[in-house]
This record gives sequence, C-alpha cells and structure tokens, in this order.
Amino acid sequence: MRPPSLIINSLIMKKIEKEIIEQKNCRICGSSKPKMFLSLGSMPPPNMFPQKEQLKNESFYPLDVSFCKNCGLVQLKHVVHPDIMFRDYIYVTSASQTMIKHLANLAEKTAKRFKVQPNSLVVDIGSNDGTFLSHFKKFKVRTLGIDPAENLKDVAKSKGIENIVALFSNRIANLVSRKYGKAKVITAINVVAHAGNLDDFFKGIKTLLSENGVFIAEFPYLVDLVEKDEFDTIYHEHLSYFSIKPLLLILEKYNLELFGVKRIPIHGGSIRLLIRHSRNKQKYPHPVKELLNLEEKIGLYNLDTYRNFAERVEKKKEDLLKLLRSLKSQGKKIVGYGAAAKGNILLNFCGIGPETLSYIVDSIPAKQGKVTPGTHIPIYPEKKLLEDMPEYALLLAWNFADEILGKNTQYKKQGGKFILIVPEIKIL
Ligand code: DWN
Repeated sequence: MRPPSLIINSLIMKKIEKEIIEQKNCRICGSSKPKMFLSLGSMPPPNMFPQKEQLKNESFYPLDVSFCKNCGLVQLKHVVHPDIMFRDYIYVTSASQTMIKHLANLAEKTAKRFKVQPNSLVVDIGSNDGTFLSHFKKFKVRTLGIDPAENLKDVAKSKGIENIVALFSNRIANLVSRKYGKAKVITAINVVAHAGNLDDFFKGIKTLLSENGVFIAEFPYLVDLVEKDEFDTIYHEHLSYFSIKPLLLILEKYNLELFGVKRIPIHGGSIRLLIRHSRNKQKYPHPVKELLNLEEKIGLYNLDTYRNFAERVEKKKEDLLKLLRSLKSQGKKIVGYGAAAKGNILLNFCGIGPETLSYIVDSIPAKQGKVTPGTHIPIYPEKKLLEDMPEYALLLAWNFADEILGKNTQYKKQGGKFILIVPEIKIL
C-alpha cells in the first residue's frame, strides 16, 4: 500500500474543476436558502498577493454573507476552491510576537491540564509553519501537523515538525489513526471557520480523537464581530462565522460534547472550545449556557441584527473615506500598516488604492516587494515608516494594535499618527 503521504498528495493534486461554487443550503442544518444580508463586493482572496505577471489577470470572487434563520449560522454564500486559497499560503502564524506568545501559552496550559504523557500523539490541524506544535516538543510528545499549504511543509520541518500536506477530512483522520494511532490532543487554531465540509471535519475529529482525548478549537467569535463591527474579518477563507448555538447542533450530530468554553481577546475577540467524545447527555456547563444567553440577548438568532450590522458597515465605509479624503485634501501623506488579509478586505470593499495610501509597511518578508491583491498598493519593510515619516498610518492589522503601537513610539514621537478603524474610527 502506498504510504499515506503519497495518497494524501494525490487528494490535493486533483484538477480544480470549479473555482467557486454557490453554497445553496445552510452548511450546518442543511435548511435551504440562508438569507443574504451583506455584500462586500467581488475581490481577490485576501491572502493572494499577485506576482507582477499576474497583475492583469487576478481572479475576483464575490464576498456575500448570509444568515440561516433555522440554526443561526452566519456563512458565506460562495465557496472558493480550497486549493486556490491554501495550497500556496503566505500567512504564517509566527508573523507576530502576540500570536507566538498566545500559542506558547496555550501549548503549556494544554499539556499540563490534560496531562499529556511522553509519546502521546498531539495533532494540529492547520499547523501552518509549525509554530504551535514546536511549543509541545519539551513535553516529549509525538506531534503531527496537517496543513494544505505545500510551501509551509519545509518551514515546519525546519522546526522539527512533520506536516502532512492535506486538508483535514475523515479520510485523512482514518489514514493518520492507522499510521500514528489515536490522538490524545487535537487542536485547530483559526481553522474550523475555514472548513469546507463541517460534517466531514467533525466526523474526522470523532475518528481521530482517543477515548479520553480533547479537541481544542479557537476561532473568531460572532459576538465580537457584530458588537465591534469587525466586517473586515469576513473573507473568502472564513466560510462560517460561529456562535455557540449552531455549533452545538453539529457537535451533537457526531456525539461530541462541549465541556469548556472561554472568550479570548486574540484576533479581535475569539472563543476557545474544549470538546470531547460525549460521556453522558449532561446539560451544558455554565459558561456555555452564559454565552447562549448572551447570544440570545444581543439578537444573534435574528436577521434584523445583521441588517443593522450591514447598515453600520456601509456607514463606517463612508466615514473612513470622508476622513481619508479630507486628510488628502490637506496634502497629508497616508500609508497603511500591516498587509493583513483583513486589511485587503477593507481596501477592496472601500476602493482604497495607491491614490490614497502611498504604500503599506509589513513585517513579513514574503509580502515585502509585492502589491496588495485587487488594489495593488506596494508593500515595504516596516523601517520605511521612520525613514519616510508620512503624517498618517492606517492601522490595517488592528488586531495587533498594542504590539504595533508599542514598537512605533519613535514614529509617534516625531509626530506620526495612527488611524484606527476597530471598534470605531479614531486617530491616535
Ligand atoms: O484566519 C486567519 C487569521 C487568524 O489570520 C488567517 N486565515 C489569515 C490571517 O489573517 P491576517 O492576514 O489578517 O493575519 P494577521 O496575522 O492579523 O496579519 C497581520 C499582518 O500585519 C501580517 O501581514 C504581519 C503584519 N504585522 C506587521 O507588519 N508588524 C504584524 C505585526 C504584529 C507587526 O508588528
């Protein structure tokens, strides 16, 4: 029998029949016709920074968001083929000290709380560059990454982490459990929202998770998205925008239970879920009930909430463009800080190009020297900010505001000002 990695790669290498499909039914409850409440327009996937020769033929895909009245799931209306978005992936988990510290802390807490033993198997789905799993090495566990990005396999390997190049699925879960055994810990940090087939994903968790194992998932929380108008976190990679209620439906379907949940500040506000094989039909723990009540209270199961959100998004766009136009009319120079995926959503949705932002500075070498998808704003290393001293820097990577403002005190001392957009537009 061919080793799993060869079979797995053939899964990835199959030809892309259709670049984009319409998600007609709800991806959790299957009820037809989720209601569209916001369109951000058509734009390239926000992590696809074009090479020079691609500038004239970038692919633009619609970014329309719908709400399922039946189960409450907020989801994209269209699904871009995962191979287009993830096979050559420019985002790396190690792009910020904030994220590195966050993951180191999570690894430490997980290893201690769930008493992982030497030789226990820890699997990270969406393992990216291996940053997270590398923090488990000191616990002498066996680690395995699963990630569709071919370009990141060697980066992970340089950290001593083996990545299987594949999208997680029940088939991959079977291959892994046959070759490596069941997992004591499975993690998925900013991954579940990206899963094209949630049934197949959770079937895979059920297959791979050992009897007393734990599945730890983290992803942006819909409460934060709606309460802080974080519309730029809506992008082609994020197919689902979760509240707890619809998630419980799919967990119960696969006899999995949510035994712990916690709100955390990372990425503009996320939740961390502790999931295991159902032990008894126990009712939900108190923190789960608290969040269900909160979701009900702020109207997350009601279409009007999203219609009001959409109105606020349009208003934020108008207000930002008015501010930028006024600064430009005063002859001010404005640049962007952080060529983040969310920043590319904002720029494309607002039609902001090099006529407004002269350039964007970013710490990731792979992004420097490129231009932003769809808007073609040139990207430079961060040091250009102090060299050039533009009057204003639009903070596109607002989720790392503390870290970025902290490292740019000299720019502010010399009179530079940051423009923030989340939770509201303000100049610092
Ligand atoms: O789900 C996802 C979220 C979690 O992260 C991924 N699918 C994609 C990614 O979105 P993103 O591109 O918005 O991620 P970041 O890490 O929020 O982007 C931050 C950008 O800012 C990076 O390009 C790096 C840059 N940066 C910088 O230039 N200087 C970041 C920091 C902290 C800095 O000091």
